[in-house]
Amino acid sequence: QMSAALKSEAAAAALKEVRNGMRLGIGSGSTVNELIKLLAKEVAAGLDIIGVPASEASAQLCNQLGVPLTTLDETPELDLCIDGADEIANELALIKGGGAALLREKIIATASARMVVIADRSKVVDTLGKFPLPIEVVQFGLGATRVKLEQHLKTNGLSGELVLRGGAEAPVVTDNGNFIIDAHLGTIPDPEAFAKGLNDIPGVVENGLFINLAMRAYVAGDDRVEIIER
Ligand code: DER
Repeated sequence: QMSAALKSEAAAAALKEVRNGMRLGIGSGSTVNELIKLLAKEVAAGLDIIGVPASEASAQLCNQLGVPLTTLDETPELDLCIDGADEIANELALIKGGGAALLREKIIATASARMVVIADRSKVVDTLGKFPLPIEVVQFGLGATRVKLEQHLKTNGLSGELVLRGGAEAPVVTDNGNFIIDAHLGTIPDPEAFAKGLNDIPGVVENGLFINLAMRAYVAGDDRVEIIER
């Protein structure tokens, strides 16, 4: 788990891309929380931006610290999205959704002209999949969706446990009123192939594979922030 200082360094590096008048996508998670704190200081010093937050948690912190917010209804096109990641592989293929915000994160990332990632070195991997892949599913028909997901795994030569996040007794409910199934695949050699068809399963809303979205990652190491370019 990376230190708050490293998270803050990665956030500060990405913040250098923010210009007056920008419409920002503000992701979700503990690294983005450090970004929001730094952004609030810049706003207090006169930076003129507005942001669309990817979770209620991010929105709350923005409101608390005075970062001006808007919605995608008022501001459907954003200039820059800054978000965290659970895993970063080559070509900046990401796994996201550890914080159950992946649906709004992906909507905001795709509404943005540019997406950059802030993280520490522990998130950089050779192959995606050690981190369980979050899949947002509707509550209705969960048993049938599970069967379809098992088939999708098999079709793609993968296997692993499909775990309802929070457990059957107290499942995690996302900001959008859905459940999360975490797929413990171990490795996803071809994320693009695996993603194909996954959202075609009727009960599947979205998945945590972010392919060809991030253009740059700011990765905080012990001595400096490395930039990974796509
Ligand atoms: O849930 C998410 O998608 C978060 O952005 C996650 O990927 C990173 O969270 P962290 O910054 O708290 O590690």
